[in-house]
Amino acid sequence: MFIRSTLLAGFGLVMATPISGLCARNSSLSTICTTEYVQNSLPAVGFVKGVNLDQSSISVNAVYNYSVPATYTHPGAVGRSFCNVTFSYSHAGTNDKTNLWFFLPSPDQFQNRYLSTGGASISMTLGEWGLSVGLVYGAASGTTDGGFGGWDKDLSAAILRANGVLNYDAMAAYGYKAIHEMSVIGKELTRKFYNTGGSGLNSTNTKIYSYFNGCSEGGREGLSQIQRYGTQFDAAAIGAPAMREVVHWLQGPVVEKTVNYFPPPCELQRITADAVAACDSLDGKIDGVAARSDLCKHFYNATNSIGNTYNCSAVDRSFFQGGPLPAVSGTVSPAAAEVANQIWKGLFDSKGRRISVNNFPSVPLPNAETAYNPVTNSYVPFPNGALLNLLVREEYTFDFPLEDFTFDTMRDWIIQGKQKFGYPLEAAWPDLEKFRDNGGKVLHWHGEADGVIPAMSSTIYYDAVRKTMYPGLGLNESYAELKDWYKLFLVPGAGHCDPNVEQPTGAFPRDILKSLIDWAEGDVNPERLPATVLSGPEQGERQDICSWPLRPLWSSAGELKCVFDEDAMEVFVPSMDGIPVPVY
Ligand SMILES: *[C@@H]1O[C@H](CO)[C@@H](O)[C@H](O)[C@H]1NC(C)=O
Ligand SMILES: *[C@@H]1O[C@H](CO)[C@@H](O)[C@H](O)[C@H]1NC(C)=O
Ligand SMILES: *[C@@H]1O[C@H](CO)[C@@H](O)[C@H](O)[C@H]1NC(C)=O
Ligand SMILES: *[C@@H]1O[C@H](CO)[C@@H](O)[C@H](O)[C@H]1NC(C)=O
Ligand SMILES: *[C@@H]1O[C@H](CO)[C@@H](O)[C@H](O)[C@H]1NC(C)=O
Ligand SMILES: *[C@@H]1O[C@H](CO)[C@@H](O)[C@H](O)[C@H]1NC(C)=O
Ligand SMILES: *[C@@H]1O[C@H](CO)[C@@H](O)[C@H](O)[C@H]1NC(C)=O
Ligand SMILES: [Ca+2]
Repeated sequence: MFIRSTLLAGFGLVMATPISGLCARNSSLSTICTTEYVQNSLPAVGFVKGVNLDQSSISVNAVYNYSVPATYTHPGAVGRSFCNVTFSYSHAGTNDKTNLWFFLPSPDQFQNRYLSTGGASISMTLGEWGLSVGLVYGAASGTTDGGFGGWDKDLSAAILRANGVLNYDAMAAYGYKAIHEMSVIGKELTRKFYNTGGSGLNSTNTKIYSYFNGCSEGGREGLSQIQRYGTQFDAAAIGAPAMREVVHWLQGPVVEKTVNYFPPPCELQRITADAVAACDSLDGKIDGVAARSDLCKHFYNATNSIGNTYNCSAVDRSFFQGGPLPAVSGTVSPAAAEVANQIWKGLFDSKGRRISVNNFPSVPLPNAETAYNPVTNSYVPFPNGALLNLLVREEYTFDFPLEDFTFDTMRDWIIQGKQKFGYPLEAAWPDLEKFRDNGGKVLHWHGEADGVIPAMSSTIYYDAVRKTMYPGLGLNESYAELKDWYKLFLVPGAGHCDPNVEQPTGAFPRDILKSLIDWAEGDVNPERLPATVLSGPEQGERQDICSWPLRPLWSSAGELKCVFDEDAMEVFVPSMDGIPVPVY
């Protein structure tokens, strides 16, 4: 094997050195970050059935002294060097093209890890920003564009061949195939790039730990993999997964139509703030965080907000967020209180059967936010229906027929969604036996004040896994077994994949991947998830997070206990008696 190194770092000399049986771990980045070396590191033809890698599409450049910006969920890093690699592949019998993108740390920074990264919304990728997370942990990391036409494209660019004609290949790619193919290719590329495979000359025969990290759509992608490919990852960090249809996003507008009142967003925000203040102490500690939204559900009635003032300055929202809002002030009306109470009560059809998840007082209500019509000087419904239109109505339109829309229509759409797209889009398969038997670990987290995807969505799935995998065991025994390898943490006061502006003094898990890696590689099963208070008088203090179903409760001495509360189980795992098949 002859590998030509190109630019020798620092000297600008072009060398043509034949290196035979290169031991990548002892090589410098400049030696191995070349097109030829990467070509030779690609999986062999036929490695993934039906996938044809395009050798000529490879683009490679070495990057030195790169800084990874810190985010809420990881600490960032400086001085990273890596090989930046892109290439594409097509599926046999098609003209499609899927782009893959990998960051491969320089050999001295590589820590025998591979990381698949997930997307957000209906995109499969967070681009360079998402990829760079792997550099913090010495992991080769990968991302895919899903085959939707490039790094700036999402599913909407590919899902319709024409209005009314869905592209099921694109849907399956999005559902699970694209992440799977990227992961299989990425793991093999990593083994060959660092020559750790165990068969090559001078290979180090080292185990490469493989991970997944994603939140929201990314969380769904991770679940889609561990449910289908039990041996693909050693461990997965799953945040607030969008694992089922999102018809519940229409609850707010339909409730508002029923009450016949479309409140300014500011008015609902006041009600949420009142609920947070009223429920703060229910967890035993007054700190600006309503850590027990389950208790708040029983405690706070929005009629208590009637007459309270609201006052917001103008908000410059984008068209997709409903457009700009003017400055507004007023007092909370009985109709707005009724809207909030109905949303908190739950989502039921006209026969009184529960059909979907919902949120509790103290959790913001983004999906109930209206738009402002400057012509009529009034607030109008703003249903977040674009995605649902694409899937259920099979057309690209922002019009939404709220006039004909009821809770029963929502039930129809939920059922249609399951029938038409349960495969491949849902990621709620409750049996993870193969993943568990392979030693897999899951660290699943969800903001308890997530207004976009209610935390209840995750508690329902977690309980379904428990019941499916340990049918013969009692509640406590089955949770004990499950927690050996799969933990769910509800982060008090936190929002959707991020902290929450409404409860900024909450603690947030600042290094989720470290917790996951410590578990997978060091066998440190996190009894509580390490988290740090973000602001307020306790800023910087450790305040770790209880694992579900245990609930936080502060003692009068100021000690955080994690307690079992049967009522919280009922609140967070309600029976979906309005859906005629099990909801996992
Ligand atoms: C493997 O490593 C040994 C020790 O460094 C070296 O002598 C040998 O040439 C290497 N083999 C190949 C094929 O590079
Ligand atoms: C790689 O380098 C280390 C020290 O830096 C040395 O101990 C080891 O033998 C080298 N391995 C090969 C295969 O050259
Ligand atoms: C690396 O980048 C940092 C800033 O991020 C800079 O201060 C430092 O001088 C750089 N080092 C080298 C060797 O370029
Ligand atoms: C990585 O490669 C892509 C595609 O060639 C390029 O667009 C991007 O700017 C590169 N990133 C860095 C950090 O070099
Ligand atoms: C809230 O309070 C009103 C007025 O006291 C009452 O009619 C209503 O039933 C209460 N709602 C809930 C959900 O407790
Ligand atoms: C709303 O707040 C602004 C800025 O804080 C203040 O100037 C204004 O007087 C308030 N309006 C009402 C009606 O309270
Ligand atoms: C389960 O454990 C909790 C304490 O962790 C206890 O209060 C409860 O009674 C137990 N339930 C059963 C059915 O054993
Ligand atoms: Ca509190």
